[in-house]
Amino acid sequence: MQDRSSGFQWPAQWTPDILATLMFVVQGGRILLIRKKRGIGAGKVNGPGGKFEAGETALQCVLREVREELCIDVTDAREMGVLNFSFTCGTIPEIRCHVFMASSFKGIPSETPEAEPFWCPVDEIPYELMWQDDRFWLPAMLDGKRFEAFFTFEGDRMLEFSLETGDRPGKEKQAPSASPSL
Ligand code: 8OG
Repeated sequence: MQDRSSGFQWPAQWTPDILATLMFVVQGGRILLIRKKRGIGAGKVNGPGGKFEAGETALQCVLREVREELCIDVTDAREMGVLNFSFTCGTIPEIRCHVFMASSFKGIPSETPEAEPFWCPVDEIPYELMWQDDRFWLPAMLDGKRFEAFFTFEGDRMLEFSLETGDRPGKEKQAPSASPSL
């Protein structure tokens, strides 16, 4: 287990207002990203994903969101980590986000009213067009590490963070889409 942080202590009493998901499909050295057209983070590059609907599990949510945003069905989703976001502005809700990876899917990634998909080499990810926190945890996840991270934001600006990464899942006995073990 490794810790990385800006020296900040996440408040023990924190609870999220909403639960959300993200999916990163990686195939042949490329990652499937989107230009997000609406919702929280519109205009940024991200993975597909979104908020839970009533009664959904994280896996059900991410599969639905990817289908709605890109018209594809991911077939080997595995949960890699959890991101917790707190916003000082009070207008964006407190968010807990379950992050998944996959390498297989059915269908052709297609543009929808929510997202414009594009493939990007994994060593050319445009972090400057993404949420500021992504550069801290996305490389670890692409390296196969499990993680949990906490971030505070003022609007678009990241203020503080704390990041824990775990072992490579290949060393653990993990069922696909099981909760991350840190
Ligand atoms: O339903 P909607 O698309 O508005 O949900 C918000 C999405 O944005 C959800 O998939 C979680 C994601 N998201 C944040 N903050 C961050 C962040 O800092 N980095 C990344 N990569 N995604 C984020 O809400």
